[in-house]
Amino acid sequence: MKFKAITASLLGAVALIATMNASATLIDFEDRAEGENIIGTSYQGLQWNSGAGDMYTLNGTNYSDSTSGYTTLANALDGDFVGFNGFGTSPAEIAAIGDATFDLNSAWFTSAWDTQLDITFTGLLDGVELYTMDFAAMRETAQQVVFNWAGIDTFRIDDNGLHFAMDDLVINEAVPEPATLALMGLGLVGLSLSRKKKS
Ligand SMILES: [Ca+2]
Ligand SMILES: [Ca+2]
Repeated sequence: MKFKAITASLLGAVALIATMNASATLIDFEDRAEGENIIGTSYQGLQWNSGAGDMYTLNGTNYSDSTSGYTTLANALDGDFVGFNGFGTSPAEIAAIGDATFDLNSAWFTSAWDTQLDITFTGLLDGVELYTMDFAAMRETAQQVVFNWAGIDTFRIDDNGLHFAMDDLVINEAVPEPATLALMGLGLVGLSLSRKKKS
């Protein structure tokens, strides 16, 4: 009986943690100012300047060259603003702050200028490459890339120094670390056992 109770408690803990991670954040840049602006550190709780240079945003709907991938992407999605790698920064990186990690679910991309732009995406944790994916971004077609990369602290976008546009990233932030999970599990087991004694 005790073993069953413990198992049930652990399952409860897992279910609780799954619930905590279920809420996804959509990063669509629609709160950004007009013009080409550096995103910097702390926007949406992330660093947008941990790679070789800064990531920026601009208004793709009103962009001066409507044949660009900025406009393609803005027209394909709700809203006007898109992100891009300023001065063709490569690799561009989006990173967690401090010891935090995040899950990268999906994001939309276009090539800003080239008809096709070959990109290598990498997901890292503590400098170790956990995930990698090659992708062909197109200027005239916006595409959603589905990652489902869990527990990374850095999303690296390497395109050999050309411009890409990016929008509607879906991530889960504030993933509890394994130590926290273990403590929560033990806490719930303890709670379950003490309840059992009383009854
Ligand atoms: Ca947008
Ligand atoms: Ca739009």
